[in-house]
Amino acid sequence: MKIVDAKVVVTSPGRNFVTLKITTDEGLTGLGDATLNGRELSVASYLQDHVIPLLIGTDPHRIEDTWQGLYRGAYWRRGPVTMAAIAAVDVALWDIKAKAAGLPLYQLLGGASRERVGTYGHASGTDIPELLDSVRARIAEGYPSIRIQTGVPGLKAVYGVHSTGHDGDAVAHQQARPMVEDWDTAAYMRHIPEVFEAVRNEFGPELPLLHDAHHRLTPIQAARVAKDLEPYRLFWLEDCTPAEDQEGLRLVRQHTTTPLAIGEVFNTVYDYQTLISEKLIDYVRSAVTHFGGVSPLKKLFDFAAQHQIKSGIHGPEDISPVGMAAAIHLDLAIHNFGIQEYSGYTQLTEEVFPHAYTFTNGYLHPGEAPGIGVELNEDLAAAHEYKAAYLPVNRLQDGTVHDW
Ligand code: CS2
Ligand code: MG
Repeated sequence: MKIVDAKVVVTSPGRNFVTLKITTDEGLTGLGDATLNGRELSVASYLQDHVIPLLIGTDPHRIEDTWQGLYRGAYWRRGPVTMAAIAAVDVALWDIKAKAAGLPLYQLLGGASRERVGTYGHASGTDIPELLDSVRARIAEGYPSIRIQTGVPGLKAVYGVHSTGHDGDAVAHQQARPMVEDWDTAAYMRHIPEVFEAVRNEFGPELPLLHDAHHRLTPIQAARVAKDLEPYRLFWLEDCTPAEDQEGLRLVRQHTTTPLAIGEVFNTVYDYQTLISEKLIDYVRSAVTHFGGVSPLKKLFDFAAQHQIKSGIHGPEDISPVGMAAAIHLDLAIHNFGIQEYSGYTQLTEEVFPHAYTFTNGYLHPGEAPGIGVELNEDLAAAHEYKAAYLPVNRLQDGTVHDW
């Protein structure tokens, strides 16, 4: 079998997505997600200008060799753009291989280790009453676990909170230039224990709760927040501190028993080396789309399993249904599955990317369609062109740029 064609489809059914479609001489096609929120066109160009010419004429079954060739052959390694491009190729080739075998991808990854994939949904509010209503809505939708984000008194906007109670990305994404949000770490640190006190008082001690600090704290501030939240028994505290400083997590870890999740902005195993080998985290957050594909992410989960660390694949609306489907196949197959983030998609996005995976009462299943089980409606995709969009920038009260 040979690759005879490959193309990049950029579409914006409410937000931008980048999809790679590979076609073989036997008529099989494979899809890969290459969406990098705010830098979509960079990945599209990397694929169009530097990857696709190298793929034509190669054997699509040689996934590992192609992956290693794209990773080592570029000379310039790692980084979100490179690894999103490689991820799209990897997933498209796994899609083709599984279709050729007539099997859903999870069967090629060792088969099912569970019957269904547990998720968490997003609850948010500009204030606590609105947040509690949002938690009720997620519970009504069946989510077994819920991420809690709220506004902070005195701040205009906060990550994960939108005026209508949806994820902050929904607003952030539609800005042609980065929105500037304000931040006050001390105000946040004072407020967050009160938020979880209110949620626990309203919903009891059993509901698994997650929280995303979104890279905003120093290690000692992260230690303080994690310690202050211990009475509320979080499922995890995510991105408590910018973790490119992996050693910084040693300080957090020594102060708290709150489970820690990190890694959605990581793109190779080297970003995790200290975090995993020293057991400084409990969940790894990377997504198939940003970590180079199914091949390296499976290896990462196997490394994490040696240290009793579990998966928590990143699954916001800026991972396309193609990347989400690949994640769900991995979620079903690996033994050290933890949880899958799933914030859902607009109806239009669902129509652009018809898929075999199902989301029922808070649980996902990849389905039994051969491959990853996603199609691309190219005519509908073409009707929704790319729109320039950026993630927000955060500034402290004195105007200093801060992590968003
Ligand atoms: C967030 C993401 O879902 C999460 O955990 O950190 O929504 C993140 O803000 C976006 O993926 C950025 O594009
Ligand atoms: Mg996050």
